[in-house]
Amino acid sequence: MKLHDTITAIATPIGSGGIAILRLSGSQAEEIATRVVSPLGGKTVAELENYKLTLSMIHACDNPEAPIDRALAVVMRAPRSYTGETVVEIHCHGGFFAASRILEELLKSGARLAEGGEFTRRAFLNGKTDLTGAEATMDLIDAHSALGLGNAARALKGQLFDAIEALREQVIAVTSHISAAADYPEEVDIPQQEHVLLQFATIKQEIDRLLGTFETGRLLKEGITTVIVGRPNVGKSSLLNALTRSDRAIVTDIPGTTRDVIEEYLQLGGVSLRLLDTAGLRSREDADAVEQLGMDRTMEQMQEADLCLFLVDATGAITEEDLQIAAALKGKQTLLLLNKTDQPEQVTVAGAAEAFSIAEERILKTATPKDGKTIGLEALEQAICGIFLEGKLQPGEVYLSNARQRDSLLKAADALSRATEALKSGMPYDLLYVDLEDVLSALGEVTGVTVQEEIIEQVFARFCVGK
Ligand SMILES: Nc1nc2c(ncn2[C@@H]2O[C@H](COP(=O)(O)OP(=O)(O)OP(=O)(O)O)[C@@H](O)[C@H]2O)c(=O)[nH]1
Ligand SMILES: [Mg+2]
Repeated sequence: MKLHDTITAIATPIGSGGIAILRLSGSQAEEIATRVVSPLGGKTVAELENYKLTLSMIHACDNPEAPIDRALAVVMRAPRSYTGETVVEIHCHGGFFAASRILEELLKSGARLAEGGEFTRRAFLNGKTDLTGAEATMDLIDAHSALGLGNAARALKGQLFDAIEALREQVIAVTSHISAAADYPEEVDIPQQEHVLLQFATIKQEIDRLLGTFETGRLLKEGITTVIVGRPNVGKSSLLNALTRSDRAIVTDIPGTTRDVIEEYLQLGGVSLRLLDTAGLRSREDADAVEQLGMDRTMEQMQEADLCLFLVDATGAITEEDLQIAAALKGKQTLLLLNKTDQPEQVTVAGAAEAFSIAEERILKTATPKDGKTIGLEALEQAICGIFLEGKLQPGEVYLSNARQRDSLLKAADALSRATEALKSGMPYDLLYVDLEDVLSALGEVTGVTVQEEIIEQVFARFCVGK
């Protein structure tokens, strides 16, 4: 990847729409655009006022008489642009052909097609954003829910960056005090051990607090992965349809109807619930080969779920298969749904609690009959919010939202613990430097202040072309 190339890409999704936007970024951006863009009114691209959208003819680079579109062009000169380089944007008509033809002409004129994330990568390298900001940009584009969007926007505003920088400053302050005392013993008092330990503890507490936000941050970003499990025919697909108010899953009275995993999203209390309907679980001898494969998938999904909704048919007795499913769910976050309670029930809440060794507050009565009133869906939604959101969301708080950030903070926490132990065991101050340096570099990895090339690669590999 050559940094000095001028890169281009279509920044909007391909398809019909009012407008499409092409971006051009790099030192040759104006020169390349000049070959394709003729502003109406006689000015050249180089003469356009900064940031001013100007109606222009877009044409073939080797023939100004061959028009492609009449569109808006704007120049944002370095360093006041998204990438920090000179950027030219062409806002042409939407649809596949206009934008693709213009892209072709820009490539012929000397631009190179941008790689995924290359605009944002350049923004990072030019100091326009830090890594948490770049990741927040991606999270904002990918957001599935209002709260996920809010968290990404706070990180984009710099809240996570500020929190990490504040920590780095504290570590730098302790380290420089220690080293000043070592270098100039006459002028600087050696800091008291208890005082340094207290500072370490304060920093550690803040790192731990940030680490503690990761689970919620991940849920805000990815949604709560919720798997519906149970024997065949207990009403799993009917529940998915009722919750998503759709006819997404096939429902029949034949046991073993669902074979593949069916995925739908719904919004719940500002976060998204990623709901998965699965093949019913029963003894393998009763299932054909396709259903067995489906059951394997159910087991895989169960392992990865944030929440399992375990459905039991309340109109019949609890079976051996129900008990086996309950055993497989051990250790998983589970709500037990006594389903089909629009019909006379044979299983009570107390009976189920005992049979499945599950707390009564984790049991709900539900029904989603084909023709008839549903029961318990609101209570179910509230119970899910109660488990994952209540008391965990602080207004205005920024949450860690990816494993990269968490792993770097874990490294920082480890190094700080090593320094603390060393100090407690009476190690002289100058032997703490190595650990304190590790704390600083791990914190710097989160924002990109101290970061290795491979980490940068990893961050930008997730981006789409044009961003
Ligand atoms: N009365 C009543 N019938 C229900 C209820 N939920 C589902 N049913 C009926 O039970 C049968 C099975 O429903 P499904 O939703 O296909 O059950 P499933 O658990 O997805 O079944 P498999 O895909 O075979 O594992 C259908 O005839 C549904 O109409 C309910 O709450 N009450
Ligand atoms: Mg089904």
